[in-house]
Amino acid sequence: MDIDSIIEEVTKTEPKIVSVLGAGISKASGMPTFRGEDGWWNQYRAEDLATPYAFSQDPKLVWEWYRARMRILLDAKPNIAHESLVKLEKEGISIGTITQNVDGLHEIAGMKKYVEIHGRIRYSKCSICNYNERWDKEKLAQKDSDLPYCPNCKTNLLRPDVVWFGETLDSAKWEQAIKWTLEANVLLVVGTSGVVHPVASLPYYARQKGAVIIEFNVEETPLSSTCDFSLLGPCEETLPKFTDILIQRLKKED
Ligand code: BJW
Repeated sequence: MDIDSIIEEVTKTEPKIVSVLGAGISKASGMPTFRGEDGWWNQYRAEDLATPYAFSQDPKLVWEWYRARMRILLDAKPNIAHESLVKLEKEGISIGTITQNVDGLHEIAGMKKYVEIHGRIRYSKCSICNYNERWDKEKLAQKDSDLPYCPNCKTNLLRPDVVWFGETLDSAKWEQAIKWTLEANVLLVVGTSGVVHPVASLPYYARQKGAVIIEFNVEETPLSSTCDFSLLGPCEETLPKFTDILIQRLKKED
């Protein structure tokens, strides 16, 4: 279906949009995805890098990978897809964004109402005490062979402030994600493979409430059959087109 017909559907009532984001939205900013052709999981096994067990077995390897990703991030900038969601927020059409991305590019783009459900790669936390700190260029300049220890308790290792497989999500963030999803009458599912739970279950919650669900992805995903519409193509093209037409249409109606 073409974008105009989707907009027709979305504007039948006043749209209250919630977006669920995955790695695909940051691809145009130079950030590799996890499961795509150039994805991290083609080079490494997730179990070797993104689990508490992996960290306990080989913290150097895990830190090496996170430092490499942080270094890529230092040069990355938000792209037009992030910016289009910020526009929706400024127009009061977006009620919230649930991002699985740890890159913080949505924040740099100016987004205000979001939850980073899988954490933040720019921050490190103590594996045991409550210490948490932002990582800057200086910290990143440390040699990969140097393991960072907590400056507070001084005995335990710092680890990236992200959610690994087998770890529970922050309950306040998850509750916010569910609240927004149940309030939405339009859910945008952008650049996610839709295989990682519990985030992959959010479209089902939205479906139960009768929301219109629109997927933006370069390919079909396991979520496609739950979505009302799939806009196939790079989201840095389809999403700004969608949001611009939507904003124009709503302004005309005012
Ligand atoms: C484009 C594009 C362009 C490209 N434009 N599109 C229920 C059922 C089955 C399993 C479970 C379940 N509940 C829990 C689990 C276990 C597990 C899980 O989901 N496993 C499945 C994979 C099998 N989940 C968990 O362990 C979660 N914890 C949890 O549920 O706690 C409770 C619990 C604990 C224990 C037992 C039971 C319950 C935690 C999940 C944490 C995920 N962590 C990671 C790493 C974060 C830190 C880091 O970044 O290093 O999060 S894994 C990785 O996957 C990362 C991502 O946020 C996440 C999702 O990936 P995403 O964003 O979808 O990326 P890709 O690469 O997969 O997809 C990119 C997409 O973009 C593709 O579709 C492309 O086509 C598309 N694309 N270019 C548009 N230009």
